[in-house]
Amino acid sequence: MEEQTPILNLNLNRIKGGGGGIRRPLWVSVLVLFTVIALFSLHINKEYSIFSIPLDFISGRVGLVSSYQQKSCSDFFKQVPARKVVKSISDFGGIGDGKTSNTKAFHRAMEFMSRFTESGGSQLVVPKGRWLTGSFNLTSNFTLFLEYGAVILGSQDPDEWPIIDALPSYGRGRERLGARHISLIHGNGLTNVVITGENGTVDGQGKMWWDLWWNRTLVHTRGHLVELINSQNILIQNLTLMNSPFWTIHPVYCRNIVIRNMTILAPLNAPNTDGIDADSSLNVCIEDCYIESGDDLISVKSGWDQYGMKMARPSSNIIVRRVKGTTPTCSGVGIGSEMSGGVSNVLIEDLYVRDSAAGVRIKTDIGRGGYIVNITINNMRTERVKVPIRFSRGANDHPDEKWDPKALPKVRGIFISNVVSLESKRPPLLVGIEEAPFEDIHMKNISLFGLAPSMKWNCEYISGSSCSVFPAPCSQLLKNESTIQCPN
Ligand SMILES: *[C@@H]1O[C@H](CO)[C@@H](O)[C@H](O)[C@H]1NC(C)=O
Ligand SMILES: *[C@@H]1O[C@H](CO)[C@@H](O)[C@H](O)[C@H]1NC(C)=O
Ligand SMILES: *[C@@H]1O[C@H](CO)[C@@H](O)[C@H](O)[C@H]1NC(C)=O
Ligand SMILES: *[C@@H]1O[C@H](CO)[C@@H](O)[C@H](O)[C@H]1NC(C)=O
Ligand SMILES: *[C@@H]1O[C@H](CO)[C@@H](O)[C@H](O)[C@H]1NC(C)=O
Ligand SMILES: *[C@@H]1O[C@H](CO)[C@@H](O)[C@H](O)[C@H]1NC(C)=O
Ligand SMILES: *[C@@H]1O[C@H](CO)[C@@H](O)[C@H](O)[C@H]1NC(C)=O
Ligand SMILES: *[C@@H]1O[C@H](CO)[C@@H](O)[C@H](O)[C@H]1NC(C)=O
Ligand SMILES: CC(=O)N[C@H]1CO[C@H](CO)[C@@H](O)[C@@H]1O
Repeated sequence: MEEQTPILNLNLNRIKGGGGGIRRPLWVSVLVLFTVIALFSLHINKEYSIFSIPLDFISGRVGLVSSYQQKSCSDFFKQVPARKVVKSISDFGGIGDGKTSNTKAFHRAMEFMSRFTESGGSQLVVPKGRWLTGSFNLTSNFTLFLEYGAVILGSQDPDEWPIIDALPSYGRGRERLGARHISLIHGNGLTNVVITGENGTVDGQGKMWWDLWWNRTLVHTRGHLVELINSQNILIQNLTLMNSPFWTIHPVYCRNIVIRNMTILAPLNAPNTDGIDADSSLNVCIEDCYIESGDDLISVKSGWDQYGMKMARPSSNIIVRRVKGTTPTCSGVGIGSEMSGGVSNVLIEDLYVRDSAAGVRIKTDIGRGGYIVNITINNMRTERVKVPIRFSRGANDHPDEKWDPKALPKVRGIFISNVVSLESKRPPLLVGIEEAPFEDIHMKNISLFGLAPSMKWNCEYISGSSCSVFPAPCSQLLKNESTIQCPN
């Protein structure tokens, strides 16, 4: 199977020090070398591979750097030159009174703007006002700029969110069979796009769609607020997005996406209003965002069962940094449950989650296939979160009857460090799959407060190690305690 390659590469590259873009000071390297030699001299059991633990994790560097050096994901986005043509939506007959439909104005504007993709690029400015519109498509070498007080409002007419093909990695609409509604702001096959402004707002007015979902009269899968398909070098920054009908920002089959300094809001009971879903995409960096919604703040996905496996487009090199928020029934960061194209190299740092069901959650099941490997979670703080760390099987939803019960997901190489959880209600729940146990799970410096002494970690079909974890972890994580260095 093709998806084995990244798993096998994992350990080797770590030793070579491959991939880490950040230069470590000499003394760290010396310390690391020393640690490795010290570990070798312990003659640890051959079966347990210390190579699978990142050196950064052992040395404690992961925790140190972020506390005195503000990291940024600028590398993921190549700066674009100033746009040659700048126009306002008013120039195309737009009226920002909150009532008049501006669908035609946006279509006229985008038709005009697209003439400059190869000759200097263009910027469409949305001034202060309330601009009601149906779906419109962006173009390449383009900036959408929402001035202070500008609000783009999603049309309340479902026909203004036309039907487009289902994504091949899902084989159908996520919620309903067949095709699905397009997103309000849409892009397909684009490069060099910026969506920004002075905290302008895109309000999807999703209530109509949530009602259709609740009262079971939804015909096609709901649209996203912003969806980019097969696009690259995209920056989304300095805006507020609210009341999306469905997942709010959905980059799929994309690369080099930066989403930064965004506020994403939806009522806490609005169904499936995920904040950001990085889906079958490479080099996605999400930082400095505040998100509150009715579903996962951030989700990392890569397609659904046999369709995702066939397409085999992984999500890899995903950074989630300095994200805060709340979602009462879901997670701060969820990986899966659709992960059939594979998920690897995810770094989650400085995550703050309050009043939620889970801090980080890994979700998968039989039938998914694919893999989840090399996931690092460092510096997480949770307050009043039911289960701060949760791995689970039992997604138990499949696109159709043709899913393969022999398609087992591989979950391997999960590194969780420097976690403080206040007023947690339940201890970690780490439940793997009997036929495909989750392996190489490592926890370090984790303090979970507020749990009754009678509450024990709940682990099944997982293995790994732990160090400086309170309260004591399950036996599956205790086995090799002595093989990991615990600084201090
Ligand atoms: C975008 O503009 C750059 C120059 O800045 C140009 O090289 C590129 O071809 C343009 N992209 C498209 C899709 O026209
Ligand atoms: C937007 O692009 C989609 C394809 O991605 C297409 O189906 C739709 O007709 C386009 N909409 C407009 C208004 O051009
Ligand atoms: C974040 O965006 C707001 C507007 O939404 C802006 O005022 C602020 O300066 C931005 N902060 C950074 C660090 O870019
Ligand atoms: C942007 O607007 C949102 C919604 O009005 C608000 O919650 C947020 O604090 C604002 N952000 C900044 C940086 O002003
Ligand atoms: C379902 O919700 C939609 C949108 O609010 C509404 O138009 C429709 O009448 C509702 N249908 C039922 C059966 O309640
Ligand atoms: C976001 O806001 C900050 C602070 O005002 C500004 O420096 C930055 O250029 C803005 N980003 C974009 C893409 O406009
Ligand atoms: C594991 O993921 C981290 C980012 O989280 C990356 O820096 C590192 O290179 C990855 N390791 C391998 C072996 O790909
Ligand atoms: C343990 O984690 C907490 C929370 O991130 C951090 O403040 C503390 O410095 C860490 N301790 C060590 C020894 O790394
Ligand atoms: C040194 C040590 O305790 N090694 C143990 C690590 O865990 C494996 C099982 O996962 C044991 O077989 C080793 O004995």
